[in-house]
Parts: sequence; structure tokens; C-alpha cells
Amino acid sequence: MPIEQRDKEVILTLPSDESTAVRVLLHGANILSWTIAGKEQLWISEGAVLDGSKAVRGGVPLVFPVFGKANSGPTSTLPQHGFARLSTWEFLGQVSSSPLTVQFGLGPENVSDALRKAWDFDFTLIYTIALGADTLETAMRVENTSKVNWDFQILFHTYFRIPDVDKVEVNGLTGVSVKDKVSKSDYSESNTTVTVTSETDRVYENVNNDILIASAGKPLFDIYRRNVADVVVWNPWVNASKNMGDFCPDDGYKSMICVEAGSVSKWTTLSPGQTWECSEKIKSLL
Ligand code: TA6
Repeated sequence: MPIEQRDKEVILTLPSDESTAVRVLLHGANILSWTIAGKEQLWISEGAVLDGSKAVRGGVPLVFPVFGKANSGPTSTLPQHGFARLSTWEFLGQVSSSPLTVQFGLGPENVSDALRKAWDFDFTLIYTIALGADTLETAMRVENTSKVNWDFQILFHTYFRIPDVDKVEVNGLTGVSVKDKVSKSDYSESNTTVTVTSETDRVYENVNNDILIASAGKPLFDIYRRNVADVVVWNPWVNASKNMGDFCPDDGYKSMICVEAGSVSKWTTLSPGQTWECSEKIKSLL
């Protein structure tokens, strides 16, 4: 069955290959798994909490309306990364069979009272997920249904599964301006390929190239983005992994890298009735 709706999840299965599938938790509309011919493409913690009590540690968490924590402004009382990944989305159904495409929706009515009070604007999010033979496309349509302007940031917080962090290479970032949250410095990326040798937490701003994730030169994933100009690269490494209670196993950082497409280096303002769209298409080269 191409689309299976369960109590708390929706499963997409390619009719041509039942072992190519996507599993989406309604809590956070969080993609938990993406398999191609039975091979898992994403990383999810063995300690991920899936009961709706907190954000999922892995897969593709959704970040909206704020990336990180804002010190001031309407999002400053929201939890880190906002409420989209903390809310239960509505399954809106299948919109296409080729590629196999479904949609999820979120509005103020789906957000807890506490979180809605923290950011009390009217909005609609329509999240589209399309599964191809070797591709996963995610798209977001943001609408301001308020009577006033509001600002937002947005990001697909994708956890990629990789063979070995010591061999991972992220290509396409040369010359890009970086806000490095570990060294607390700003600089231009001078390396032709970005590798991970310690805790890494960087916002690459306004990235024009497509991104290639490779392992010792062997291509793993191509990432194509539309209207999400920034790319965040994150690996918690040894200590930060240990300090996250839901990050398991402790050495899981060796098998994952977050390469996150987002619009986070500035705020996007929507006026009443205005809509905004973005998408990310990942092609697995495994
Ligand atoms: O996207 C990178 C980042 O902002 C890191 O700073 C780290 O905090 C990571 O997100 C995970 O955040 P979370 O709130 O899911 O623990």
C-alpha cells in the first residue's frame, strides 16, 4: 500500500519497491526513516523520544519559526528551534502518485496553548514530502494568516547517516561566509571540502552551490535547495553527544552528520496574506 496512515505515523512505500519507503511521525511531521532498497539513509538516535513529549533526535526535524534561540523579539520565549517539531501535524493526504507525494499541515490550532501564547500569530504551514526511487524531496509553504506582519526562520534539520565521520566531506561551501558557533568566529570557508575532526556547528550563509556529501571521495548525497540559501553543518562530536540524554549511542556521532538547508541567517518577513515557499531535494548516491 503506497500510503499507510497509522495512529501516530504515515508510511510512504514505493509501489515499485516496497523496501524504498519513508516513515513520518505526526509529532513534528518528523521523518524518522528513509530507506532505499532497504538501506537506511538517515540517522536517528537509539534514544530518540517518539511519544510526543520532546523533539525527535534524528531523521528530519523541522525548525520554525526560529532557528536556535532568539534573545529578543516575538520568538524569544519559544524553545530552541521553535514549535514546529514539538507539535502534532495533521495528515492532509496524498497529492501525487509519481513521485509518491503527501502533505501535512500545521496551524495555531495544532500548537499547545503555552507555545501559541509564546508566539501568538496566525499562520499555516503546508509540508510536502515526495519519495522517488533514489530521492527525497521536502517542501514547505508558509502563509501569514494574521492581520499583522511577522518574521520567521526555517530549516530542515536533516541527520544524514554516513559510514565514518573521519572520512566525511561536505563539498560546495568554498568561499562561503561562516558563523562558527564553536570557535565563536566569523570567516570565509577556505577549504575546498569541509571535514569533521571535532565538534562542528557552523552556519554557512547564502550558499549558491549544490551540496555534495561524500565519504573519502565516494559520493553519498546530492542536496538541491530552493529558497533556503543557508546551510548548517553540525556534528556534536564526543562531549556534546554525551551531554545529550537522547543522543545514543554516545559514539553515534561517528555515523552521522547534520547538513541542514534553511533560511536562518536573516529573518523573512511575511505581510498578512503573503505566502513563502522553499524546498530541499536529496538524491542518494549510495
Ligand atoms: O543545527 C545545529 C544546532 O543548532 C546545534 O547548535 C545543536 O543545538 C543542534 O542544532 C541540535 O539542537 P537540539 O535543540 O535538537 O538539541
